[in-house]
Amino acid sequence: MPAGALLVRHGGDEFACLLPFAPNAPDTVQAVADDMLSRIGHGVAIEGVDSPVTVSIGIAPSTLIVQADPVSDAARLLHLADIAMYHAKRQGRNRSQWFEPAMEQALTERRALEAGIRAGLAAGEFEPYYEQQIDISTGKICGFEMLARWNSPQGLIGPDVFIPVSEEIGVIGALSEKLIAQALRDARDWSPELTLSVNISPVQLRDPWFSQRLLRMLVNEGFPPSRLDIEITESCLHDNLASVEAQVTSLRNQGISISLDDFGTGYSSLAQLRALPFNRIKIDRSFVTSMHANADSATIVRSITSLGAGLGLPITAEGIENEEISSRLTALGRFTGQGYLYGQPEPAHVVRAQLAARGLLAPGQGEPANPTDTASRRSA
Ligand code: G
Ligand code: G
Ligand code: MN
Repeated sequence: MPAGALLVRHGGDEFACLLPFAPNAPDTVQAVADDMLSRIGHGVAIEGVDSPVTVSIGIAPSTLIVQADPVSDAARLLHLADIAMYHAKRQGRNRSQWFEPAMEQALTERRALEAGIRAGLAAGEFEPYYEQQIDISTGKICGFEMLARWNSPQGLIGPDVFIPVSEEIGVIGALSEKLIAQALRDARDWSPELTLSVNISPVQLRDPWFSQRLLRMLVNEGFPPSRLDIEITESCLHDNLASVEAQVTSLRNQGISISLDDFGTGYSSLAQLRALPFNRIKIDRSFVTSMHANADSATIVRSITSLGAGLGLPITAEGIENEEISSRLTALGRFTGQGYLYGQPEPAHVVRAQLAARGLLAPGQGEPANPTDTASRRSA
């Protein structure tokens, strides 16, 4: 550290530096940070084993705070530096980041979102919606994919917002299992040949008891494993192939089927496709929605189709938005399809009414559907 600086261990693996600098010469501070990054980044050798070590640095200039008294000023500066450090970590670690006021706003919003998710989970604000899966050669419904929705006090919120945050704050398992239990109860009223697909986060597959708990849920809800399909994304395969393999095998042994979701967007090698006993590939919707307009997308869809045919894996095409796409797919082969052409994701009572109209409810479930009716029958 330069002369006049203070370096302290702040706790755990955190250190704080207090460093005087001329407000018109922030480069001197940046130079210290860069020096730290490069020297610490060399790693250390412990008993002959090289251990990589990196540091993430947050920098807060005292010019940004309204000065009051030394104790609260120090606490405020540390708080701002901490916010900047988390940005440095999120940007990929091993770097420095100066505090900017917008970061504090983003942090406040993020805290509110986290608190909202926790409260919403306790209050039962998360609800399964269902998207139809169609055999596009016959037009018949073969099942539904459950898609999580959040009836938050601010309105309906999609999974792209709350799933990543739920993963980071460690509530994804509880959230997902609550939704799955509800979905099993909803789907029990559907015709027995209709399947239920649920998305599972890579974070859930890291829990070695996940498959056991899922099987217990099936028993508790009286739902046949053969009607359940688990969708996992390619990113699962990189995280922890061995653990995923064990869980997937155990689920398969119980009769649950496994689909590889969003195929084509990740970077699975074709060998990895063979490493796990998948039952199905789902082509990512980005290729399907553009296949009538973009030659590269059409080529990718065609290649995945022949890959599936060669490996004996049936294929679901997501994102079928119009007749032109569905007829192009029909020309390529046999597909299960999902997309706006067939319908938007709907809540359980709407699905139930649609199925009732088509005579696709389970035997004994044929009465006219409405939500209060369903609720009173369950509690009876
Ligand atoms: O919470 P955080 O991700 O910053 O912690 C980094 C890791 O370093 C954690 O695994 C934590 O347990 C570990 N760690 C932090 N401080 C100490 C310490 O003083 N001693 C030891 N042994 N481990 C620490
Ligand atoms: O419904 P929508 O298309 O906005 O969903 C966006 C993505 O969120 C989907 O690709 C789906 O994989 C994911 N998703 C929806 N519901 C769940 C869920 O319950 N758990 C997990 N892990 N992902 C979900
Ligand atoms: Mn999916």
